[in-house]
Amino acid sequence: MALIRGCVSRLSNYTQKTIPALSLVSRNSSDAVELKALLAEKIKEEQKIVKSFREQYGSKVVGEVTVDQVYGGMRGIRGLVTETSHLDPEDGIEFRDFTIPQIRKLLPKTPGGGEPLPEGLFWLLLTGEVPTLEQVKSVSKTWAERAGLPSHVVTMLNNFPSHLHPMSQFSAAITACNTESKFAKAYSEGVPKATYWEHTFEDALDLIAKLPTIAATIYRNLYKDGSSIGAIDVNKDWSANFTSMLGYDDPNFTELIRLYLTIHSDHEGGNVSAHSVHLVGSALSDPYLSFAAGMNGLAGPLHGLANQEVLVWLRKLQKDLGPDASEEEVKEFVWKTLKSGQVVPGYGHAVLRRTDPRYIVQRDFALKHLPDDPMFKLVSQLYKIVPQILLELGKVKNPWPNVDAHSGVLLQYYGMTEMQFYTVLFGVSRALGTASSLVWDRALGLPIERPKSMTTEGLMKLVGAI
Ligand code: CMX
Repeated sequence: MALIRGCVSRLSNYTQKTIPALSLVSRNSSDAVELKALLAEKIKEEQKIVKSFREQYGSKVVGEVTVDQVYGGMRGIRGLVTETSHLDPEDGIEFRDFTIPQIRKLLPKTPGGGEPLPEGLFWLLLTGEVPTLEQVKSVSKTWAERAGLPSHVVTMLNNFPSHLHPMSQFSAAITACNTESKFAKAYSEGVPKATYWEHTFEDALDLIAKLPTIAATIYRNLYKDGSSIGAIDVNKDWSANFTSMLGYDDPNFTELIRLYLTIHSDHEGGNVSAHSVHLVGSALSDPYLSFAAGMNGLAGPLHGLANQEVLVWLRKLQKDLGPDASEEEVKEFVWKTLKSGQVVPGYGHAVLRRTDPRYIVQRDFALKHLPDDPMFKLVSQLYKIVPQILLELGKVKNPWPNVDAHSGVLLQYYGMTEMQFYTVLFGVSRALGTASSLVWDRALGLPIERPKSMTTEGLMKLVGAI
């Protein structure tokens, strides 16, 4: 309570309208007081529920594991608790209990805006409750106030060679931000385990606040001659500040980024980025180190880098076949990709068995804002052609497009043609889900993760093969 009262008095003292984005010390005047108080309440309830559930059902069996699953990337094995979202193979992602069409309708928007504010999704992921616009605004303000980077991180970013991939720069800068970790400091001071979630929560807010600043600095350094990212406006939302730092002033691009940052945020706990964050966090590495680990996983071409790969592939298709390729020519191009041993980027999924709702919502956006864009038309043409070919291949379990098949097309329409940067945007969004989950991991006191691995010989003995 004392902590909350302290925050309130600091909030009322805050008067400054804009702050330099690269200030040395983050300002923490609003501190998301209401969000933290609500979360504390939810955590208390959930801790009781989980305790009593484990007492009664702790020894119940929840599934069995086959030898194929052990070799097959642990597909389908129930072995993780993630409270923030659930992925259904047919219906797609549910953030808490809400589908993408539902959150698009229910989450607060800017006045006159059509897309949800990702701050609202963060609130929902953390607490399970749909926030009001006022509550969302308090999160926007907190993030704007905490967006500053430590000077050593700015120096580091400004000195990276231009051929270092944006994702490597992103991950390295996040790692270096751990000088600011409140969790690491509190841990070293020996705070009680029951308070770990509070320090993780503070780091989660700081981390999310700083990511657009890091991303925009990388973008400006690589593609805009190192020009200044400008100032953060504490009265603007997270996405509006982000697009302004990137150097874009089209309100529709900001709307796109609001949608983009909302839908890429979370995809339950077993995907490479979310699982890496959870795994590293389980060693009580601080949230910066944990999230950087997730970003190194997101940078893989079978995961988040696929959004870059899709646009590289589409551009090659356009270059090779020209603007008005026939259906036959496109089919041949797809087969050529497959026969050369490559995957068709943006298609397939480890869990989904239908078109990704994140693809559908981006298609909706394109139909509204860029129906005549040639690249969008090509993407629509591929939607009709690729699934049938992947089915014919005979081994692909899900022939339908995933989130990455569409995102680059929208970005290039608004002038963001630097494909190597696309996964960084995915990464900024992924912090919403993974950081929320880290808070819950610590709140539920989840232990260090340590599944059992086997040798082939050990497995053979186990199943009686030798
Ligand atoms: N193109 C060609 N082959 C594909 C394919 C695709 N889009 N998707 C799956 N396959 C192949 C797999 O490579 C595998 O082949 P092998 O048995 O020869 O190794 C076979 O089909 C079976 O794979 P699966 O069980 O259907 O898919 P997985 O769960 O193993 O992999 C995924 C899922 C996403 C890695 C895969 O579909 C893929 O590589 N897609 C293209 C890359 C992509 O879009 N990734 C982004 C996913 C979303 C995200 O994380 O951002």
